[in-house]
Amino acid sequence: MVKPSLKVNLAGISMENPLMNASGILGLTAFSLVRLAEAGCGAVVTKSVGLKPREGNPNPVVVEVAGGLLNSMGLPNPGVEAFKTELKKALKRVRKPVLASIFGFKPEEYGELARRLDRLPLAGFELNLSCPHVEGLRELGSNPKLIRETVRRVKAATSKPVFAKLTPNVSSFVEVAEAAWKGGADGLTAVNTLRGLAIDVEAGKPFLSGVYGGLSGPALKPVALRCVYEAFETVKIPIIGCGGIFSWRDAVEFLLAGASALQVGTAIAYRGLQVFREILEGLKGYLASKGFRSLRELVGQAHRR
Ligand code: RRO
Repeated sequence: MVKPSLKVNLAGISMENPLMNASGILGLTAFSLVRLAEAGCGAVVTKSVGLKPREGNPNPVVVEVAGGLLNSMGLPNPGVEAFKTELKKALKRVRKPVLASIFGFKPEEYGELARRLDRLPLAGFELNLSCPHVEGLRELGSNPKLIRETVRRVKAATSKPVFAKLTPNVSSFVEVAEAAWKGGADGLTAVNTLRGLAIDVEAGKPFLSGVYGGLSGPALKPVALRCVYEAFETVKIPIIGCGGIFSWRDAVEFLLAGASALQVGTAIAYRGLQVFREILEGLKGYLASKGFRSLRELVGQAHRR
């Protein structure tokens, strides 16, 4: 039997397999990016970085809820200049493509960040247009005009592939997907977390210091799958599926819905880094048992009529 290939070409980025970490999980230090690469990721993504340092919200910033986690980290990051030093270290040691996740509060800020990082040997950029609980960013990411303008600004600042990470917290996912595509995005990441709330009944107030948080994990999966499915029918650029991927079965569902690559976040917190090898082994077994020679043959198959 021919061994199936898990290789992916994602908007020109060559990956040995379709898995990445979801931005925000283990991506702030060179050490953690190296560990992700060694754990089997086909590419790695940094935590979102902005122009200025931010401390993020005070504790508590994460709470377990039914079906996953609710977080309100509040974009903690050292700012682009300090982060560059760490990123340079990572880029020397990580033997896989590295994507930098960037965020801003105006389209120009994203353009400026891409300009400042463009000289590094990064594989590409992921634009965080989708944090559900940081004001300013939330408005930008649900406004199709601003999404389009942001992507356009970044494309003018770099020739590297640009992926727009989108929010599910909109009435029409198709509209935001189309806006990113029309702005010139080379791919989409679908999706960031769902805006939610948890109440501490003992204290009688919201559990998280930031009040609202982003829901991730199994409860997010059907929403994320729906967004990938809708985007696949709308845009002609590759989609990175993200939201509640814990097992190879979840991974297959996202591929069938139209994702060409996959990000794993919350599952790392529950299962540890071995989750990447477990998913990859399962994917190989599934492809072989179905007689597929490559992963590509699977992408979007659920749309066959
Ligand atoms: O840092 C965060 O609170 C955070 C971000 Br930037 C994001 O994009 N999504 C999320 O759930 N949390």
